[in-house]
Amino acid sequence: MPITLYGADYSVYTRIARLALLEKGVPYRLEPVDVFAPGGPPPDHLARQPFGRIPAFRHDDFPLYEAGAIVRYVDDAFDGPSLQPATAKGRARMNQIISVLDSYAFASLVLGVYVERIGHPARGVPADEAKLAAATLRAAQCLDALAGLADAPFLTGEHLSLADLHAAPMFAYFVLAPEGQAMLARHDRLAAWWARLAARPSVVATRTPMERKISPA
Ligand SMILES: N[C@@H](CCC(=O)N[C@@H](CS)C(=O)NCC(=O)O)C(=O)O
Repeated sequence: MPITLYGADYSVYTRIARLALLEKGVPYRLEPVDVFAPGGPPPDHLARQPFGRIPAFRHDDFPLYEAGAIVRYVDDAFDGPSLQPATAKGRARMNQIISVLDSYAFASLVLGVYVERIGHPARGVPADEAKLAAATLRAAQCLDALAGLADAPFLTGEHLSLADLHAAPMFAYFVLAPEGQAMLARHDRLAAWWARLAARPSVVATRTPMERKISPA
């Protein structure tokens, strides 16, 4: 198969790329790479991704890393529904939302609220309540900002875009924590958006091991 995605089924950023491939209808092979393995990322992975992160991607002889670059390439290079708005303003809003997700939401919704409340305790590591409290405040700020930027029914309007696919894996982890559920419930439109996204076949097909464990389909 000409497309290989190197990553893991638990990874937010790998899932972003998988969602774009699935929504475009582009076949790919997922080659497992565990960057959290004891001893760190496998050495051969550093040749694909020098920062030791996932995902990395290859289309024939074209290698790429950074999820944002991968999903834009997938959208531009293959047939299928466009995943980017047609207008300059629409694309600017999409890119703004993605930047908010990368710069502020991933750290607070996922690494803060989810990891402290669910991920660490599942591995026997007690939640760091101070870190959780700080992340909860930051997550609330992120939800306010995203609610202000979000259109409907999808984040950039009538059509699904890369903004939705970037946000979905972060929200999927965030709502596993009771704090995340409660915060999302205070934003009607974002909650309705998440309910729509969570039911999409691409999102269902890429549910993480922790989602399947906590709420088996
Ligand atoms: N900027 C990178 C971020 C990728 C990223 O942070 N991936 C996480 C998994 S979701 C990772 O590899 N973490 C390993 C680590 O932090 O050492 C991208 O867009 O691809």
